[in-house]
Amino acid sequence: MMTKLLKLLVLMLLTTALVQAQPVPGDDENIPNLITFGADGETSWGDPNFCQIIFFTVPESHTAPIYIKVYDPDCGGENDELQGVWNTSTCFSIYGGQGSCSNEDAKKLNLDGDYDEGTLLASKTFGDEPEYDRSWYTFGPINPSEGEYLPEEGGYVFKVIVEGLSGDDGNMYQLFMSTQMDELSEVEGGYAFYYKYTIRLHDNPRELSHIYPYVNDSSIVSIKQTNFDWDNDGWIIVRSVATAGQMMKISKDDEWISSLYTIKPAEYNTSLDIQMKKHPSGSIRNNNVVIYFENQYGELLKSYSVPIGGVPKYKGKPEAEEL
Ligand SMILES: [Ca+2]
Ligand SMILES: [Ca+2]
Ligand SMILES: [Ca+2]
Ligand SMILES: [Ca+2]
Repeated sequence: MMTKLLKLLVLMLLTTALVQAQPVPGDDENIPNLITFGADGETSWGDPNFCQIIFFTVPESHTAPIYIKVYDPDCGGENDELQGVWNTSTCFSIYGGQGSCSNEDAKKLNLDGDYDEGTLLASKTFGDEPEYDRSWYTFGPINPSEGEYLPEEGGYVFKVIVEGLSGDDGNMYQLFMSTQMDELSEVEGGYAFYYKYTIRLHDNPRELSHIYPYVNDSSIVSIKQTNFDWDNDGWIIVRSVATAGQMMKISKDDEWISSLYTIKPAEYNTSLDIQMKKHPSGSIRNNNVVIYFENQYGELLKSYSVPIGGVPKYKGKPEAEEL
């Protein structure tokens, strides 16, 4: 009896690990939802430019078709933020081909220039549609070779642009790259990354959320984090292999704020663990925020929905390691 139960538990754990490996937001991030407001929304609600861009990489070794799935793509019913009446249209578009992901404009903060360069592979606009409320919409099948081949990413990269076309409500959603049309089944070795995140924080102050920017280059001496509309909700704390915990500045309502963090040599080629700890009063609800990271050259850092190298663990003072 016990053995049977144990086997079932192990199987459940394995399945969970497989199924949960490729969502955006990722499991380790513990962020409830991405959010994009309609273009008529107020910036003080937490989304200053009504657009979100997320990238998915399919490793070269994976040649079977992939699917990009969106949870709750509609803006209405559950899992969305109502302002007045539901009147918001949100467009989800998948791009591949040359320039789609390598174009510098796609890595910038604002919708300027050629951020939408590339071949439009699929696109769908959603309004208040009960059919898609709390359920998945699936783009695909998509042939991996339709992505942009980027050797530095180890394969083919796709760009997902989510734009709030009109209306003023907040559309919350999650993304997932899958090998199956009707299942959440991870692409082995695949991953998602982004340069800027517009997200909904938990209401429960006991939940700790994370973002994992990757320090990819030994020429990085410092990073500047910038956040928007944090509503003074708690703390943003950096943890890493070399830092036990250091505060970053947080913004107030409808405000941008930045602060610098000095990179230590031990942090090269590791992920930082940016912890977002809410104010313990729990009085700040429905908090939508934006966050991004730049190096000292003003280039945006990539963050990965599954941290590269795993969640970084503080290893004590770097000098202590040399003793
Ligand atoms: Ca509305
Ligand atoms: Ca919904
Ligand atoms: Ca939604
Ligand atoms: Ca906010």
